[in-house]
Amino acid sequence: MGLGQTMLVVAAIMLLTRLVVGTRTVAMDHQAALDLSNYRIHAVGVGSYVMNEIALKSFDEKTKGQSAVVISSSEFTSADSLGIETGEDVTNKDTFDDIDDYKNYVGMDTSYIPYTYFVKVEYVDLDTLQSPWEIVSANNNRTFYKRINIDVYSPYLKDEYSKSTLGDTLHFSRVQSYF
Ligand SMILES: [Ca+2]
Repeated sequence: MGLGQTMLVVAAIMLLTRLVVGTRTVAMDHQAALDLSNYRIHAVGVGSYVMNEIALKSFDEKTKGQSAVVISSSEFTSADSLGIETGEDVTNKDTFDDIDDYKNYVGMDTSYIPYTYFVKVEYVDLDTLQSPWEIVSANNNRTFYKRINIDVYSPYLKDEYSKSTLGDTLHFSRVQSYF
């Protein structure tokens, strides 16, 4: 094999190596993107599941098991007292029986990858809305509407090109009406 042929073989090997490495990089990028999609889909599942669980509880401690309809929002728990009542444990949602017991609850879901979720519950007043696009602020007065906010976080919810060490947070919000 002459020097020219040897050089050609070396060049061919180098080119092949570059092609193989390039293909593997693309395949790894593709897998990372697929994994991130799955993590996000499961995060949506976690947020939806917890949201439904909360929404199925009684609207308020005062309406729990009550057959008579509350006609004045002043009968509900005051805004500054939203949260658990005596006998309920802030770390154990199995003890919760109404929506605002979940206020400030922090939960974990490890059925797929580890997710942590944070819950906020507040009164909002939809009766004073000027348009459907208006951003609704928390209300310090009792109303017939409670907004449930859930943030679902995982360190795995991170784009591989992200410079942050933290993952993304998915936010879920729903307003539950008493009626
Ligand atoms: Ca309760």
